[in-house]
Amino acid sequence: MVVAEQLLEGGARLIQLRNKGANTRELYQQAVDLVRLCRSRKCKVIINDRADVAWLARAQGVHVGQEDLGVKLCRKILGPDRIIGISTHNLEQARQAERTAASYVAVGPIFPTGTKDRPAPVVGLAGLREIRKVVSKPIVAIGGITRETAAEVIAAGADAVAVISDILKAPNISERTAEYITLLGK
Ligand code: 3NM
Repeated sequence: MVVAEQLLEGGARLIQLRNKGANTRELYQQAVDLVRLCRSRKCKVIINDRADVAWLARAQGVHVGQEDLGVKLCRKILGPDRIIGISTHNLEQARQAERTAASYVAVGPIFPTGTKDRPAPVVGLAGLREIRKVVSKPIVAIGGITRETAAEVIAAGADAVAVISDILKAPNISERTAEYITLLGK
């Protein structure tokens, strides 16, 4: 929660809880704690992979990958109003995601990333531009994005960027978060 507090201090308004190493109970407890922390700061919480945990912890939404519960099943758990995001890694997956009841489509990795185990092939800015043509839902770009590249990622068609290492490895996480908010003008 120390990191979350720093993100909030920097002005984050949406945080995804991603903890691949946690068991279900640990993830649930972290989700409850994070939702509680974020509520008073008007920051939304998205739980990675697990719609059941998102629902039970009263998070604002879930983010699922290609091998998690599909969007339709997540909607059954979360209802019509919560946020559901889906990861896509190529044009075909993005086309399919566009036809679901997802709230947004994540596209990645835009650039090489050291954060994810076995990442899909890099999509690149050119790939993102192609995907933008077939996706009308909001696009969240992810993978290797830094403050040096965030603006060109937005220019290539993303509505938002999701960033892990360039924020979490910063010497001052709240300052770095604030830098992104200023940079993206949001
Ligand atoms: N998903 P960083 S890339 C969690 O391609 C994740 O779907 C990806 O971390 C995808 O900002 C990625 O440190 C890692 O590169 C993003």
